[in-house]
Amino acid sequence: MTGTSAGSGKDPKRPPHKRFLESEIAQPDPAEAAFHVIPVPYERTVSYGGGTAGGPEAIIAASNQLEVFDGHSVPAEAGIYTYAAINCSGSRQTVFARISAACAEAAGAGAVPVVLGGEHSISFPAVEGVRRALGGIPLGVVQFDAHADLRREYEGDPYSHASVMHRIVDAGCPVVQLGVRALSPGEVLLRRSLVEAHRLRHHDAEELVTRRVSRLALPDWLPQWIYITIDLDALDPSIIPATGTPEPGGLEWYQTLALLESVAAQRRVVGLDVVELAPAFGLHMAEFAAARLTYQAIGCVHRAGTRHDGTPPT
Ligand SMILES: [Mn+2]
Repeated sequence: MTGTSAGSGKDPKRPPHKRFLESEIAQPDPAEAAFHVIPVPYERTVSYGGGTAGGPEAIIAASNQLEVFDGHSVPAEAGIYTYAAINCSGSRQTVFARISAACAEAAGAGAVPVVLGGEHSISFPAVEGVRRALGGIPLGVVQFDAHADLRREYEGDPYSHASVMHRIVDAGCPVVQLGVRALSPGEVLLRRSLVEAHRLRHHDAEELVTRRVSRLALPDWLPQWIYITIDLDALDPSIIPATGTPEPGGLEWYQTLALLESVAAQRRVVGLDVVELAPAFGLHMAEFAAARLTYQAIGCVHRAGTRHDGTPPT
């Protein structure tokens, strides 16, 4: 790690960091990097607290305080290549197309795209891009989130952050939800029918936290290739207080890491995102925790094996 300055208060004397872990690793040749970090400072459909547009830059800044040893291995050795931030101006369709294209480029190169948000709605084009690059294969999604995000639309917008999982399920991707603890009555009903149809399973926060669940068996019907979306509000706000919509009673730190390790060990992870960090002055612990979680998630995927290693799909 380098330096002592931290937090969302930017150091005016230094240009902002542009790359994940740039203090520790050189920008590799993208063809040799198993992970491609894609910053997406997109924020359109905020429902409560704002600020997620600043998420990617804050995570990248905080990543420069990380140790490269994550407690288990040195995931940076797999190669982490950081893209320039996606241009998030223009229409939603235009921005979503850019997100899909970047994720398709990364996945098409055999790398695991690691998308940094930004609001949660970006997971839909990210999943679409990954799936397209992999030839439209069945793709499951494992979602860490305080919210189900299954509304058909929210405030008239079907592409809102509160509807992102509805779009993903509708696109044919089965979903496993972990850590949910805030739902609308309509979402409760929809979940019931999706559970019966083997298109969704959920292990909600109350179950996971009160029973201290840290590993679980993914359902047989979940495809072998998966995308993991981490809405940071899945974690308890005592760990990550700076999100758009914090909810009490969230997942614990080591529990989240163990769940990630458990999920990654059971499937081939072909894409990943970390979304909804809303940097707030004085809460740089949240930014560091988000960077650390991003790196730990990279580590879990790396230890389980990526396509980049030449491991054949199962
Ligand atoms: Mn969410």
